[in-house]
Amino acid sequence: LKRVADDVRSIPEENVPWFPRQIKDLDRCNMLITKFDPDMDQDHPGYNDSEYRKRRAAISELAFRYKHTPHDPSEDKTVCCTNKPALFNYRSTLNTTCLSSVPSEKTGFQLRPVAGLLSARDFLASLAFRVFQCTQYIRHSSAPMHSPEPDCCHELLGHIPMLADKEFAQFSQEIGLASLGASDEDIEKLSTLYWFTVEFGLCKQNGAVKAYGAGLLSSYGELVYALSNEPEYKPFNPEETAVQPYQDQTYQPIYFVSESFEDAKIKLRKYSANIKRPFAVRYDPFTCSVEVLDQP
Ligand code: HBI
Ligand code: FE
Repeated sequence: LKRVADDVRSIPEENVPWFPRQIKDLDRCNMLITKFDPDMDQDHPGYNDSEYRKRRAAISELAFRYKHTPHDPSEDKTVCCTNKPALFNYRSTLNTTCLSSVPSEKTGFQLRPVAGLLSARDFLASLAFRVFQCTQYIRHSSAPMHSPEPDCCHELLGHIPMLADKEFAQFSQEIGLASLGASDEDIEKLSTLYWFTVEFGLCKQNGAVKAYGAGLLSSYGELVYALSNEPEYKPFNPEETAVQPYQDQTYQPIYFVSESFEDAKIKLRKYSANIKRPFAVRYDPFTCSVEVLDQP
């Protein structure tokens, strides 16, 4: 069920990587990264726990089978009923629970189940459609304070509340739109921007520096550290932030501080306008699709 590298060229002459045009095309944005996978990574806290791995496989299966528009309702029912142990079930799950309705009622952001860590390209592309790829599994009980991969504690405490904020939702969607059809090098830079904002961003509010990044909101240890004056702080500036090296093994040695989401959004917009693409994109919220326009 895992998708192999896609070589469909949507804009032939220019060698533009394939990208989703409609929200249902996100069914094809499912390329997982095997880093931190409990079956592949011997350092994963659940690697030696076969029960945990079995549960994870069942939850993954549900995410893989998920379709934006289900074809055969009877199949959904079978999937749902045969997988009772999953914390959230297919279809009954995020789309219809109170969890998803919080961001969706405030900003239109939808949650979509995902089996694990996605490629940066596929993950960012979904944000263009105001879709957040949301893991459904929980970290292993032997390491409750830390998870090497995103899990539902991180999504619930970190991402979901933030996606209910209007400015923040807009900021997230704009990173997504900038990523569509971008070069590998630009995807890398946008991932880094995502890392230092959506995951580990700090922001001023009434003169005080506050944390808004999901990686901080879901980690009490790093949250206290990030606001302790011990690490280095720099003003958020997309050109500089996009090339700042980072690691995902321990606390960040450096954080970027925005004046406000509004300010971050304006700066990101300026940065995105300078990304070289042979076309421009515009999101149409009525059809949940991306219009591709020739650059003047
Ligand atoms: N995949 N499921 C999932 N969740 C993330 O937060 C995530 C991802 N893939 C890539 C990624 N984050 C970041 O490394 C950024 O590159 C986008
Ligand atoms: Fe995250």
